[in-house]
Amino acid sequence: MTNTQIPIDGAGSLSDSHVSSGRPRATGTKILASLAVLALAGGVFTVASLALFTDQQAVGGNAFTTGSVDLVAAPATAVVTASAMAPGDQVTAPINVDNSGSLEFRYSLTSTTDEDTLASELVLTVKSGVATCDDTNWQATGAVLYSGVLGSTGTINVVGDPAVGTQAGDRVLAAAANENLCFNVTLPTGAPNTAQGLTSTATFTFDAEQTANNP
Ligand SMILES: [Ca+2]
Repeated sequence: MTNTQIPIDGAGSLSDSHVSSGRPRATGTKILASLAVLALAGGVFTVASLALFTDQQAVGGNAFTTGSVDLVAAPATAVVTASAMAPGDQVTAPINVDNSGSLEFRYSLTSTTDEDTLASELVLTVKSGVATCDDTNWQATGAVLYSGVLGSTGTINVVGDPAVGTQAGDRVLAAAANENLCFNVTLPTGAPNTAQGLTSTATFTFDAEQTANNP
């Protein structure tokens, strides 16, 4: 049978099925091929995702500690005391100022007394770098940091200034460093009679503050 013998009208289904018989086969083949490719590709992708090389590195131990500001003055009380003083008498003794913290600090010294009359007659001198801090030798060496009244009820700055930041006279001590300050208190020979029979007690206060980030 040839194509010319097949009616192309009427039932038509035969010629349609015949003429088009090759296309479904080709299309089916392509579909199968495509599915095979997809399956293969899917398989490849699955295998690839399981075989990815990866790595991870943890960086631990990120610890932080804070430093400390710790000023220790020794002796902590009664560094200079005198009783029944007469004009011309003096008392001399050192205070050790120690930086016991882990941060460098600057410090100041103030003096507060419980009265003002005798405190204004007594002369306090504070020196650094004194080789021998006693009544006999305190004047021979070192530098005078302060010389003036013993103090006042309103508190006076003796060395530096306790206000935050750097002021004239503030002294810097590195961590673990220390220095001696020599204190001398004298009742001058010219003290007036109104200074008799009085008692004055002074409190010396050291204030320390970090120097880091604190100009
Ligand atoms: Ca200061």
